[in-house]
Formats: sequence, structure tokens, C-alpha cells
Amino acid sequence: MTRPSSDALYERACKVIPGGVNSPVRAFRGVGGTPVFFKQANGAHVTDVDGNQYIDYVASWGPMLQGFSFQPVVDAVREQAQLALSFGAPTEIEIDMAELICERVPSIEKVRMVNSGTEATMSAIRLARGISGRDKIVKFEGGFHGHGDSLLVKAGSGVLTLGLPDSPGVPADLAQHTLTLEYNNLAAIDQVFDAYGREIAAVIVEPIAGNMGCIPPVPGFLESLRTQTANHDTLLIFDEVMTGFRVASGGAQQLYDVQPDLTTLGKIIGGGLPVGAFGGSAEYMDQLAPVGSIYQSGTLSGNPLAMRSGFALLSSLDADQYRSLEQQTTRLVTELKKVARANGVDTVINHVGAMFSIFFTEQSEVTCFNHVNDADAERYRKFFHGMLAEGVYLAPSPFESAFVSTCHTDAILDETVMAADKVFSQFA
Ligand code: KE4
Repeated sequence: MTRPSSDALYERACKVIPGGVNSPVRAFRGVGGTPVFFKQANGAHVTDVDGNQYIDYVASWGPMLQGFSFQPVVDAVREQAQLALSFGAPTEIEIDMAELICERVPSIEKVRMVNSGTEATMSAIRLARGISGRDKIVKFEGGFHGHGDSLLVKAGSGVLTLGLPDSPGVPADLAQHTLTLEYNNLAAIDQVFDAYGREIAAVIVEPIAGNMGCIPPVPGFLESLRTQTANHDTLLIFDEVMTGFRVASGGAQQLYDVQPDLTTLGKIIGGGLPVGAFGGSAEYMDQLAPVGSIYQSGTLSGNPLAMRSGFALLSSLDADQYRSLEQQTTRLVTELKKVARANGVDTVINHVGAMFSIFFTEQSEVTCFNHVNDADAERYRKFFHGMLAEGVYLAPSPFESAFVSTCHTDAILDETVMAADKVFSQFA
């Protein structure tokens, strides 16, 4: 499979866009080679600028739960575009969207729309700090919450040492307020609250990790976070930008029956257009301007085009579809494990709802960032390019999740497994 047009476009792009991409992960640095440029997509398939078609498992990093070019979304966007793209003034569709989110996610009584997951998490952190009057926050190693300064922070030397900037440009005296724990480590939660308890404004966590590959919470992890935060008047923030409306109608908080104080959302709620959101109790959310004094704003927040797109997607989803997504993903993972084993390739494949990840490792399980780091990233690179050559487009990084849509039929899953069998056979 050759991609001369992609290669030419990449060369042109690099002259005017940093790294030729508008978001780093797209640049293939995680797998080597140069990015594929796409021109159209439909259902579970994407087509690149050279006319090559692939079965897609990136789903634009999550939004395409009903597949690409989902007709109700296309129709809603086309209709709204004829009326107006944005007013910068309130519209009815924003209320419809807010009501739908509050109905689907009971822990959310009020919600504020923004334009990305980063804006959602950044704003939720500010809200938690404003409510609590505290500065410290806790996040988890391998957790990604967008590129807000307080969240681009890595662990200090020890679990209780203050954070260090994880990117140039993040002030050290801001980073020091962020503590980073090991995901799924219950003892670390107790330690950090014993040490800093009532100094902690918020804990922000992906209730199912998706940004170090897919890693479900171990029993008791989310419950321990809920107990410790409640005991110390710390706000618990579930970053459901990826898991929201993907793993269940009510997200991971419904699946694991643990209610956070604040929830951040994105991806699926935009249906492919730029949307983020954060929500929680009316008591908390009414502390935001213009009711309260905690400031947050956005020119295009809640714009009717993106609202119509997200509303069309969300309102198309029902319990049967979530059951089917779970069944299809389980079927795919089961078959992938079989062909990997049959070819003597050691893997751990984690999955929850319609998201999964393949780790090339002899470890029996992958439950934290250290396990991911001990996995064989070179084998992932080989697998990625092998599958690409077979017409299957996976995430161009071993630290991402793969996504199944309602358009991934049995035939498409069988095709995927056959491709994997062929690629694994070349691993020997
Ligand atoms: P955005 O600012 O990219 O819309 O959302 C940031 C974000 C927040 N929280 C979670 C749990 C997320 O997964 C993300 C963004 N996810 C990545 C993929 N792992 C987006 C892809 C990219 O960075 O280009």
C-alpha cells in the first residue's frame, strides 16, 4: 500500500504547521513513519488521500461511536448551517443538550459547555480550587487530561513529593501543587490523604484509564477515591472525556456506580465537532460566573452547530446499542487473543465497553503505567504498521486506546482478526 499523496502533503504541511500536525499524537512519532492524510470516511471505514481504505479503530479519538458520516449528525449539521453557525448568544439547543446530559448522568445537575476536553478539565480544576479555597490537586501517572498547565505535571521523586513540570513553559511553582500517584494503587491514595488531606482541592482521574492504553480500575480503586475525598472535603473529578457515553449511557460512573463531584466530558458529546463540558451539583456549578465569582468563559461555547451535532449523536444512542458495542468489543478481543496465542505472541488485551488496548507483554496483567512501560513498544510499532498494510488503522501510539463503533459488524471484526493473524504470524 503506497501513499505518495500523503507523503507529499506531509512534506508541505511541515513547512507551515509544527510537525505537520495540529496535535502531536497524529505525527506517528509513537510508531515511526509519516502520518496518513485522510479525505473521507463512512461507517467503520476511512479513506486516505491516495484512495486507500482502512477499517478504523481511532474514531477521531472517540467521537465516532455511531461510525463516520452518521446520517442524523450530517443532517443536523447541514440544517443548522443553513440557519446560523453561531450567535454568541443563548439558543434553545444548548438547553436541550444540557437537559440530555443531566438526564443521562445523574451526578450532573448543571453543566457548562466548552470547546475541548482540555477546557473542561482546566475549568473543573479552577472550580474545585475556587470552591475549596485549596491549591493542591492529585492526578495519576499515565492519566491525560489535556494540556492545561496544572495537568502537564509529572511525579516528583517520591509518591508524596510535589509535582514537576512535564513540559517546558509550565511554571515550577504551579506544578508543585500537583501530586501524582500510581493508577490503581490504593495504598498511595491513603498515603497522600494522610499527608495532605485537607490541603487537596481535587482528585482528577480517568475512571477507566484510556491514555496509557485502556486500563480499568481495580476493585476498590474508585470507591477508595470517593471515600477519601468525601472524608476530606476534596472534590472528586471524573475525567470522562473519553469514557463518557462510550462505556455506558451514563459513562464509567454508571458502570462502576461511583458518583464524582464533578465530571468532565468531550469527544462523543460533539459528534465530531469541537465540544467539551463539565458539570456537577447545582450548588457547585452555580459558583461559576455569572452566578458565582469563579470565572470561566468561551466565545464559541455551546455554539448551535456543535450542539446540534452532539445532540443528534447522543440522542441516537440507547441501551441496546451499548449492549451490542460491549458484545462486539468482547468478541473482537477474544478472537485477537486467540490468534495472538496461536502465533505464540504474548499479549494482554484490556477492554471496557467499546474501548480496548493491546499490550505486547509477558506480564499477566497491565494495571498501571509501569506495566505499560514494561510492555514491548517496538512490537506495538510492528503491529501498527503491519495492520496498516493490511488495511486496518489503529492508534499511532502504544499509549492510546482503540475504539469500536456500532458500524463494526461481525464481517468487519472478522476481517480485522484475519489481518491480525497474518501480522502476528510475521512476529516469529
Ligand atoms: P482535548 O483537549 O484533546 O479535546 O481533550 C483532552 C483530553 C482530556 N481528557 C481525556 C481523558 C482525554 O483523553 C483527552 C484527549 N485525548 C487524546 C487522545 N488520547 C486526544 C487526541 C489528541 O491529543 O490529539
